[in-house]
Amino acid sequence: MAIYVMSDIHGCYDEFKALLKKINFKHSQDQLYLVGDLINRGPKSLAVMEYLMSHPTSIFPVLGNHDLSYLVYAAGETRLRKGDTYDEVAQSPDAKKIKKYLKKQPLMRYIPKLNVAIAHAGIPPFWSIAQALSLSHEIHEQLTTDDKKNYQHLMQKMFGNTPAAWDESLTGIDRTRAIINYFTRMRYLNLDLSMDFDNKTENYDAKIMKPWFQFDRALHQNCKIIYGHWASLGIHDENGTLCIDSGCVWEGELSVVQIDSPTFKLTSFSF
Ligand SMILES: [Mn+2]
Repeated sequence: MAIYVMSDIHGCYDEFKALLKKINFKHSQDQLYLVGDLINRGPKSLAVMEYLMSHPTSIFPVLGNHDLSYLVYAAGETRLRKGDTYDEVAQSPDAKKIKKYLKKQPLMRYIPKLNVAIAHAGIPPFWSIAQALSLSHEIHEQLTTDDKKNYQHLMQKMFGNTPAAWDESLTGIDRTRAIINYFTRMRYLNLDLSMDFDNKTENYDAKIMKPWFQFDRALHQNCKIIYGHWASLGIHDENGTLCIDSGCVWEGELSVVQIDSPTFKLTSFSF
């Protein structure tokens, strides 16, 4: 048995299948975790979703910002942005099933026996792993609610850049948005630990901000965090955290790391 974490697939179904073949992945005995951004931008989002849904006992995704954005779109709450390829999924006969599947996925997963956590953008330094799991669960409850009015409200208000900072006393949609943004959109944190939403490059003024993983992570108690989202950063191992987004959909590679191997063996693929 082997346990893997794979980077942002973004609808790159052919690369996804080729990479599984390259590592000789066996659904009967291996486990595959996904860092999110399963769909959008790439050519075959529907095929990716069909494949994930047909392997519920071996594939375990977390949600990325593009997956959440799809849910918002499927709820009729946003117009397509340039480059979005959601219609293939939204107009498929399985659209309802796909929506149900995505809503059930968490923002974070934790594997106790390996002390490894997985979240799309990472986990901010001021949440313990236990607290982060509990916050992920708060959002899970909201996404899986039977209350249609509350769900629609969440879809209407999910995205936005405020509040930019976490505060334990946040409530309602502000709290929800802050949790979702830290888990799925974070890159740089300002020195006051608020999120910077603009800088996607590798250049920054250290007097103002730092990448989230450079802050003191004592609260995480040596938990290894594996994340994606930051394609321009690429494969990046620093301070007990590992970015595996090697930008498959941006003409880069799709990557997978075996987390139950002592060396965290990395395998990548591109055509
Ligand atoms: Mn992303």
